[in-house]
Amino acid sequence: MEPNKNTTKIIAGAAIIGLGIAACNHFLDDPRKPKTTSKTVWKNIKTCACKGRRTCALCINPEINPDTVARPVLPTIIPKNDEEFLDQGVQVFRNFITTEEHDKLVKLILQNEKFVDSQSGRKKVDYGPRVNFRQKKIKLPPTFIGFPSYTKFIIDRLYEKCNFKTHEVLFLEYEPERGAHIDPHLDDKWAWGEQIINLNLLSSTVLTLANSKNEIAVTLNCGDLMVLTKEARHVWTHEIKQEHITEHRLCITVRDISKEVQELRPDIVKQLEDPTPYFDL
Ligand SMILES: O=C(O)CCC(=O)C(=O)O
Ligand SMILES: [Fe+2]
Ligand SMILES: [Zn+2]
Repeated sequence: MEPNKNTTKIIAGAAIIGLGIAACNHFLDDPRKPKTTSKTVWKNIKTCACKGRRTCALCINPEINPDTVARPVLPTIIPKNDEEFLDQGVQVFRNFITTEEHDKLVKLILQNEKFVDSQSGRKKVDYGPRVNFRQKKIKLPPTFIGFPSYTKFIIDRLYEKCNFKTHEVLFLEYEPERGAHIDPHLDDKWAWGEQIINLNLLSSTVLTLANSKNEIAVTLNCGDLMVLTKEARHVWTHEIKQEHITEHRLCITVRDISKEVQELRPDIVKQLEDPTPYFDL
């Protein structure tokens, strides 16, 4: 079929914009970059998914888009053992999955998941409810058909070991080249439950917790699982600093829906639990 005039215009337009974006990207470190680039122009030529104060290697710019996320400078504690902050809700399950399970899992994720750009240089694939945190709204997207069946062994183990019912499986990908990291944050308290779970994959990293006095740096190796509850869930922030992504890393964040939201939307809970839905690749 002959492309009509409009299609041709759209393609030509897209090509020009594409060239513009490519050119602008080369400009990022270029001393010839016009000094007049305004914040609005900057927003339009940006090719990453960062919003607000978030930055990644593609969009950070000392003049127009500096990193302004406030991080208090606090003395760092390296826990003497994994039980040191247990009372405050820091639980680490070393080798939650075996090396064989880990390697197979990583292969399946990298082969099958279609990651999309996320904030701060991360990439993500999210299975489960979509939450509008500001409007306090939650829904299951029409495209949701379940969790990938290769994650069933993790979901079953979380139920056996932690009595945890999984409602969300979020894959995160961190690459050092993209300056990937996650800024200090608390996972949303309205939407998500009392235990926040992260399974560390593909390379070691440091998860940094912060309370008002200290940073607590927890080293996580491949197959280690971190559970944040109590103060570590509700008061202390957690982050993965950019300097702690030195190699390609994957993480699976697993969450359940908070009691309040479960009462509000029993229909969603039923769809996620009765029975847990899976799809085969
Ligand atoms: O990558 C991690 O280990 C942390 C991820 C995280 O904090 C989150 O998904 O909310
Ligand atoms: Fe988090
Ligand atoms: Zn960015």
